[in-house]
Amino acid sequence: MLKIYGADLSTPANKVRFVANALGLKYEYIRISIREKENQKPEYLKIHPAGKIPAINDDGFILFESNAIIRYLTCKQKSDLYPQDLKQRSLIDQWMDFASLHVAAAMNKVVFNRLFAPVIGVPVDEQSLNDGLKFLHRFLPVVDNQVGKEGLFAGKDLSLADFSLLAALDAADVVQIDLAAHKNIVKWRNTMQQKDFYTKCYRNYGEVLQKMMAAAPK
Ligand SMILES: N[C@@H](CCC(=O)N[C@@H](CS)C(=O)NCC(=O)O)C(=O)O
Repeated sequence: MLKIYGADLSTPANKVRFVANALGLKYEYIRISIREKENQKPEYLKIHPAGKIPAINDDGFILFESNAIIRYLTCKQKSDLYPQDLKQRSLIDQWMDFASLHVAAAMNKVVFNRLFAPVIGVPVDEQSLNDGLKFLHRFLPVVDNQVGKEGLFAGKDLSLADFSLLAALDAADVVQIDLAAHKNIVKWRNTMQQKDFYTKCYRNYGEVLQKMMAAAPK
């Protein structure tokens, strides 16, 4: 059976679970604790040589990088989430890359500094935090405009681009990124978060964060 190696607070790993759920795949979800350094154990380094999450093992075929994984799973199922048509596919790739390389990259700076740095006891990097906020200020209006055109991120049909954006913005509320000014994003995100592929994982990222905090050793 397909194995997905992830962690509940890892947005790229959750993206893989959302897509696997949307495709109706059966899989075993294997939690790798970064806090416990399980990602640096020799067994896991055989799966991902840099000890990153997520990765999959599909009957012996090992793959990492969330976007490569979701493309693989979707192509294997011949799903319309990533259609065959070259131009449609390229537009989906364009917005997937935009979500990952710009939106998620900016979010990661904010998430690290506002959420994880205090937990792991490292100083907040104000420069990095401000860069993240500045880039979000620049990119979110672009995303809002794009989502407003036809209701979804890469047009009128649900695609892998929506999953990439959903994961990129998943932690927005817990790091006080107020999306209210971006009405199209808010509407799109509310719809996405009510879909079965999402609710099979959790109600929202804040819920899983609270559970993890409650369970963490004091
Ligand atoms: N570009 C990668 C990002 C993977 C990544 O940075 N994962 C984080 C968790 S969200 C991780 O493994 N961190 C542990 C580490 O860097 O040692 C993807 O989309 O799969």
